[in-house]
Amino acid sequence: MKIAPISEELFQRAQHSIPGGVNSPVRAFRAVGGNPRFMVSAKGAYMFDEDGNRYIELINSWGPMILGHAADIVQEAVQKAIPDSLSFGAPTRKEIEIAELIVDLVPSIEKVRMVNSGTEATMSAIRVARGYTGRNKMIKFEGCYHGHGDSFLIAAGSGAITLGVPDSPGVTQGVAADTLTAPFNDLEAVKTLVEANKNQIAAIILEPVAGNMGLVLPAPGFLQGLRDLCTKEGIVLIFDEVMTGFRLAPGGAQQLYGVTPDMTTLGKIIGGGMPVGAYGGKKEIMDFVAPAGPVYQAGTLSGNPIAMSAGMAMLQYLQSHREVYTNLEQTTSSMVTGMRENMQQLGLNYTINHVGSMFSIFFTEQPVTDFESAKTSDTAQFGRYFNSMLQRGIYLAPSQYESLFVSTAITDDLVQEYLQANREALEEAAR
Ligand code: KE4
Repeated sequence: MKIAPISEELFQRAQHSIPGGVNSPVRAFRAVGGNPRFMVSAKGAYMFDEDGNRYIELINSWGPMILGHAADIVQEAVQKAIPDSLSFGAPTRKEIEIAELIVDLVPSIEKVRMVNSGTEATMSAIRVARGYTGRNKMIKFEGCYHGHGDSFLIAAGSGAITLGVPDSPGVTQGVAADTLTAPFNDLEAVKTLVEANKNQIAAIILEPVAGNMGLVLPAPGFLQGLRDLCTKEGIVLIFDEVMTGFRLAPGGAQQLYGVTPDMTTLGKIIGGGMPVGAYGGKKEIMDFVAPAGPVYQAGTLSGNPIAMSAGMAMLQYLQSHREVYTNLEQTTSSMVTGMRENMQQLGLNYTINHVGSMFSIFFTEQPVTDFESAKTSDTAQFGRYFNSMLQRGIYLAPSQYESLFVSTAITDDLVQEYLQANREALEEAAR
């Protein structure tokens, strides 16, 4: 049994000076019970907590560590950049180089602005879409999470679900009135909203593959249907690829599914673990962004040289090692096959959704295609499963409503170790 007395002591102490003891709600284990582990280091597939416990981990800092933790190429790039100071607040060559690389890797992006988080990226993208169209409303999808910007905390996914208050206090009625929501994968519901709000909708924003209600894939025709609708109605189609960008393919979900948005938001992998977000899209839209255009957006540390060095090293590696994606797909598929075999032997029939190097087990026997079906999951059983896996040294996302991420550091041996723990934990949780 893995115990963590030092983490427990630190968690008690943390709550005196940090709200809930964490700097992001989902880390507090509220959805699964127990106390969070305080980590001290990570390398490759492993993380190590204050009590010396080692975990095979499948969160990868919620996506960025696609090459495993402390990837040498990223560490070296950061160590090389540090002596030249950590920040200038002035333009640098590195910002041009990473912008050109993103433009090269994601054809729908003609111009891109770097920011410091996914939240900043989506907040900014919506503001630009509103400035560009002169319209106020936006459509998002139930269960999708686009960061904690006011406009998005309506029927939000990720940590907002686990708090049981998807609509956060502090979001004004005025803001909420401009955010319309539809069920994910329900194109007819979107069409109805568009008809009822003719010429008032600036943007439709979605995770093209939803990772924040657990992993939910786009139904055939859904993405293209949105594309066609937005083209017809003059609505800006925004793919929030903060999670899927450079994760599902070099060009993200839009490459995988062959649907081109007008704008894209990015984060996580593009920082290589450093705080980086970005938003980009068509030149005619992005030229509305100050100082080129009238829509204001700024950031003291945007394009920070250390963060750009980390992100550049990560993206250059992924650009020149495309085999990463087929290898990750193979590893993930072997994990999914093994989990399904485990469930069959145990007489269980839970739903697993997966694509590329992302997957989720839903503790429900229903297909999971949207937020409502995701919520048929037995979250108490998920909590038991999570803690059983934690005790066996497997670190999962502490919520049913999150996706898991496989890194290139997950070897065949680690797949077998994971599957052994999965079988035992499924059996234990089912009791
Ligand atoms: P950040 O502000 O957390 O960098 O990005 C917000 C965001 C935007 N869009 C998508 C699709 C995202 O998944 C996220 C953030 N993802 C969550 C994980 N579900 C971050 C984990 C956390 O909140 O601690």
